[in-house]
Amino acid sequence: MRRNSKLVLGGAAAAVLTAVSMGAGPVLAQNGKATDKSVTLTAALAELNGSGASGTATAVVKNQKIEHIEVHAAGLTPDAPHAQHIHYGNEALNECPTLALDSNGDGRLTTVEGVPAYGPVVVSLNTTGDTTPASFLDVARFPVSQGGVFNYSRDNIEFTDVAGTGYPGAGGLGTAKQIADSIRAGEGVLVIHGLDYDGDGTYSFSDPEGGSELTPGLPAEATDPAVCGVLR
Ligand SMILES: [Cu+2]
Repeated sequence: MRRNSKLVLGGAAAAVLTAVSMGAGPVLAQNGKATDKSVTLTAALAELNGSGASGTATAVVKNQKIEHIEVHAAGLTPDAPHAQHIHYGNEALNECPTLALDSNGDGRLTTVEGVPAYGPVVVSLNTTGDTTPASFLDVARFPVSQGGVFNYSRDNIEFTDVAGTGYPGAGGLGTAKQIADSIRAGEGVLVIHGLDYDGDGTYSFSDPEGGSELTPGLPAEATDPAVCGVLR
């Protein structure tokens, strides 16, 4: 549109238009978040499942890329790996879950039970390598809390197309742009997983929670959500 206007108007009028468009800043969506360019999102991370953990997260997102993200958390299961993700679903509530979603009434929220609130994984916030949902439980590449604390940061994470995110069409595929636009609009939810319900110092299959609903290879304690916050 702008290019066409310049062609028609030419000369001085084009210079004015250029000056105006350069100064106009990002386009704002209805909720006031920028729909383009760079936005800084923050999340206050609150405990789930009585974990006692808390933290903060900050993400700078430009177009389809997370230029920088950091997560600071404390009160986590000490010296244990903690899977962490950005969750998002086109049909999710885009909120942190409450026990109202405890569908089997056992008093704890599993990762799957929380999906109606926060949606599926769209980014794996690990320390090295692939950051797509394919890495969502590659525990060896997630941060390990030191005495219950971790300070995580990573740069230049690209959003990718993700199936199962609830968009119309085959497989509910969301494009990288659709997902990034929604995250920038404040609909992404950051979740850190892993908590030691019984305080025995380890994630264990022999604890009452047993195995994870997500994978037979991990105890439920390793995958249940421990803290959650909406990136706004
Ligand atoms: Cu997660």
